Amino acid sequence: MKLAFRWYGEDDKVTLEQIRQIPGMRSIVTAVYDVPVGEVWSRESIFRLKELTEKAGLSFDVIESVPVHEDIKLGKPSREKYIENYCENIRRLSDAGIQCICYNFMPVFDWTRTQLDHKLEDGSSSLVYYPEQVAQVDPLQSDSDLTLPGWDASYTREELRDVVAQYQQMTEEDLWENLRYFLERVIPVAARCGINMAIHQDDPCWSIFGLPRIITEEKNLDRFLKLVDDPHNGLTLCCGSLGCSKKNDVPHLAAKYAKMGRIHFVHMRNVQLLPGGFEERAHLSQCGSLDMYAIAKALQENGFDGYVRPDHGRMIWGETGRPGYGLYDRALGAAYLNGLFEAAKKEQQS
Ligand SMILES: [Mn+2]
Repeated sequence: MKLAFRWYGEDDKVTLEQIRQIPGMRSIVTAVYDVPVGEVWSRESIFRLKELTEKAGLSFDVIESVPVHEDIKLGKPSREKYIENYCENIRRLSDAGIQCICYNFMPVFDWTRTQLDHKLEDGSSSLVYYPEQVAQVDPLQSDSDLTLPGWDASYTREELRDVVAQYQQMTEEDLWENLRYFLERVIPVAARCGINMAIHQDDPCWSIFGLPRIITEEKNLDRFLKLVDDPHNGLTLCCGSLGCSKKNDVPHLAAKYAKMGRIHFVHMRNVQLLPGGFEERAHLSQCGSLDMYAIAKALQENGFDGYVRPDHGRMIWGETGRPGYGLYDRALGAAYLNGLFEAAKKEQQS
């Protein structure tokens, strides 16, 4: 595995110099944040990220994410333009040496939590999803102005109501059809560029606010991979997104899709399952519901050689910053992942 770390660019409080000091750190996971969703990224912005990353002694390999414009997910006629822009971004990123692009196909809302600063017993704070709090964060029904870092904040409330209303006319099958249309046009370009496309699972892996969600469980991942049966059409296996539902056996999924050569990127995060919800926890297996060693072992034993990054961390030691993306707990996570993969590798060799 190739150890990676998410960095939000020059505005990130966490610096490349700090990231570089994490043992075994190799690759930066980042994106261009200065253009609206759907537009072409400037070569200048892309190459600036590459230059900064490489100057810090790290490798510029993974983009998370190139977001998919809502018109593509909605199947509107204007999707043609946005798909062409998407393909152009793939070509430009390939020119900069990018190997893997993470994206998702969730309608409107990216990852969703109900609270970003839940105090855990040890005094650290983490992101949680409590079903009884969902109504309070529903941006359509409540007066709460909570917007999550994962959400596109460019919508006014009216625009948001409008786009959600359009999705409410759609079935899951319509969403599948629009995903197929997108993949059939984008994957051949990625293949020619030697870039692996890696879809992230819906987070959480169930429908929220009445919107369809399809990248949620094994049978749907099987269906997804068959839409365009090409190794460049692969997965970002997100342990926390899949693992927040009992229906998903994450070590089994890791083994199965690694063996098929379809996992290009892995997000390692532990969650504590609760009825209808979950809490994000420290990466260590005993801190949550997932067997992190079993996941690492399944990847290692099935030939996985892609990128792995610690996913959301807790806020510890008084650190403040972007929820889930502080330095300290993610660095602890990275150190733990090094240990898990070293052990899995040695066990495999013995
Ligand atoms: Mn993830």
